[in-house]
Amino acid sequence: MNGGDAYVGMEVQYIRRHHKHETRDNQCTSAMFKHIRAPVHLVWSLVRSFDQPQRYKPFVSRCTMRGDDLGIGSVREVNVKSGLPATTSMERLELLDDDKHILGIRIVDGDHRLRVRHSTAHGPNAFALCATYGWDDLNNYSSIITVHPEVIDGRPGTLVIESFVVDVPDGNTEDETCYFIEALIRCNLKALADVSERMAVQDRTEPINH
Ligand code: A8S
Repeated sequence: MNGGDAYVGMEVQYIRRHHKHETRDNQCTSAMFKHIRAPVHLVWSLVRSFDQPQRYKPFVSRCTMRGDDLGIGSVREVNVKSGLPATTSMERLELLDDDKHILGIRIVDGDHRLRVRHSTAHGPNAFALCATYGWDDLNNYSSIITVHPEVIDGRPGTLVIESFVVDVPDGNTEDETCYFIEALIRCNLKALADVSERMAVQDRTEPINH
């Protein structure tokens, strides 16, 4: 078994262990992963900050917590940047495990009119999907994100896995739905990698003066 296969083996094991979603009829589910060249504590510090998704999520402009404390059941109101077929999203913290590094959220409300227009300027991405969605909301969206230590080129690295389950809206196919969500998650994971890797480089180059 070569290195590549070994990685795939770990991903499958982690997905089996932590990313089991119960799906009903007319729901779709999928899992995506990303290898990040930054240690797990840095990546987890970003992922776990339920009250500050804008630290890495490129589509979030603002986040306000409903209530003071941060724990299971906390709700955040996320404002989405203009240009997307949504303005706000209310999201509930379902799972936060600092030992196992698991975060689970569920979308409970919001205004996401997912009308994505055709754009010829770029390849397929969240802004330029060649489909028109008529979703009223993503109320049945929930996701799990886990982070796992690994070694990348002899340095501490992190494997991040994000999975989701969502209702397929009337008038859309399962493929369209998955494709849209996957595009958003791909952007989030890429941004998570960029921010974490920048933090890791800073950590390595800053003199230790404490
Ligand atoms: C996340 C994942 C997703 C976020 C989606 C899928 C969303 O915040 C964006 C656009 C939408 O149309 C729906 O973990 C919604 O951020 C970026 C507002 C929910």
